Amino acid sequence: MTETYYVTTPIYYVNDVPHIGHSYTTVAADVLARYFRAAQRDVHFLTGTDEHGIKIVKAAEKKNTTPQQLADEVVVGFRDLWDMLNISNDNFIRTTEPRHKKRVQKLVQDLVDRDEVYLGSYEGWYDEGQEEYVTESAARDNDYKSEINGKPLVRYSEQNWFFRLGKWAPKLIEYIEANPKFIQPTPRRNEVLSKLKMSIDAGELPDLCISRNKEKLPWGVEMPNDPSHVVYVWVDALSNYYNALGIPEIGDEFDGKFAKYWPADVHLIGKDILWFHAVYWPCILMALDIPMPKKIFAHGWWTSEGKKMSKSMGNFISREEIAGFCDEYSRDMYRYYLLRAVSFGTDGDFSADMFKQIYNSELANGIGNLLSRTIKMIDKYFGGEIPEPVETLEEAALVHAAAKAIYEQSDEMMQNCAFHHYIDKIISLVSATNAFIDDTAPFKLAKDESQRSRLGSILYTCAEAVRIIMVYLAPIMPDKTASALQSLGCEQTQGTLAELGKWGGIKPGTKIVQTDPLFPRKQ
Ligand code: ME8
Repeated sequence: MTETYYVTTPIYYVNDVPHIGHSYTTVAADVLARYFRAAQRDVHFLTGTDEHGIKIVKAAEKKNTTPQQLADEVVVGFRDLWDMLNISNDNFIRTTEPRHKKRVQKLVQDLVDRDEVYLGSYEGWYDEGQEEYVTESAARDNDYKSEINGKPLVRYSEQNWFFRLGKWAPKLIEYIEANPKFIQPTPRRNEVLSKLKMSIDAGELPDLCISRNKEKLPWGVEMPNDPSHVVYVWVDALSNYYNALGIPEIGDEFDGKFAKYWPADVHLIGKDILWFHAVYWPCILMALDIPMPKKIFAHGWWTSEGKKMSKSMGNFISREEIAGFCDEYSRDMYRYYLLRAVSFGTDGDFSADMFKQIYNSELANGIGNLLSRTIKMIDKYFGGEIPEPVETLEEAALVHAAAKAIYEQSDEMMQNCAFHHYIDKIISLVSATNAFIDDTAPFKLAKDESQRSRLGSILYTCAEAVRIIMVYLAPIMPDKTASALQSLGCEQTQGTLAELGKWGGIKPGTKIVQTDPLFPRKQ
């Protein structure tokens, strides 16, 4: 049976339009999905929108519209952005869809049936931006303001339903300690672990309030056991990862055929929402006896031209600006930049200058130039047919080694979301091949008929290296690599990544096709 691969993005709030931050997580997830499809895994890629809760109500009020209308409008912007960025999700969940609501209620009812939920009363500080109660000491430490958006915390007092988080937290600690790769990157894992331990020691890990009074907040999924409450938006939202696959017992449109994708291979998220994913979600899953996701990976934060992006500063890199970069450079370059400019897991800065610099040095002068040199020489010296590699070339050792390194390590790098290492390996192959051309100087050999078989072997090596570069770059740059493979006469070549990534795939005699430069230099 084919091995499955299930990757998710956060479901994004519809209180605001999409921006670079959202595109980052989604592009990364898309690259994983495309890579593992090429590696012949049975992939499911889920994204969507988070449409309930106080944030959406407030945003709708400001715009003089209803929450549903706001969600219906904003979701179009997300879908358009994903189309523009060539995102290949298999499923898109909106939390206001009946299929989702029904499943949230089932999940919460299961918690009730297992006695994991009880009615209690709560009074405390609430961060309305984060939709989260804040402990007294955390509120005090931050001057009774939101740690995230700096707005004053609000005093809430309610009768509510609580999930027995405290009961599961020690078991979660054991789980995180026994599974070092469960939360990644490691520094984030350590942060979660120490915060968990400290909160328990200080007696400050209260049970999780999972309902909201419907009179105060009607915009949510009704609690299945109590129509006067709605489900806390984070429980509603987190459950999407599991729910979106369908729950056969309550009837679902997939007839249970998507159940095979659970547990998820990776939940990709930003570091801002790690606690919800690394603590609340796993504890809920343990309480329901549902297997844990294999990995939760929290990436870093983008700033824009060195400044924190915020709504108040109005400096979010918007969908329109992203479209501008895509028009000027191509959507593939935008995807490449996001994964190239910073190592996945650390913070990064989006700068137009850096964008151009990476484009010119790695794509125009690096990969693009290598492709066009190779194609031109094959055209000129071998009438456009890829020559036979008759001779073994000592000088090609580093090229072969670089190709072998990607072949052997790509799966692991992708499993670990190490996109920067993956791209490094590709760039090493580009550099090794460019150095090989300089070293062997085929343009000089072309003048000497006695060197013809050596010349043919050199150009075969170049063509094969370029093909392999394109095969591995394809998940990141699907458009550009398709046209490069077409100019190498390889666009029809089918096979698994294990077959396509192996040295020697290009057939001598294949006709190459001259095309426009793949990455024209930018001034
Ligand atoms: O938190 N840099 O939705 P959200 C990098 N609905 N990534 C960023 C970013 C930035 N400056 N800004 C946002 C929510 N992101 C909840 C999630 S999931 C069950 C519910 C990305 O619209 C990053 O992935 O606020 C972050 O986690 C996500 O957008 C938050 O999106």
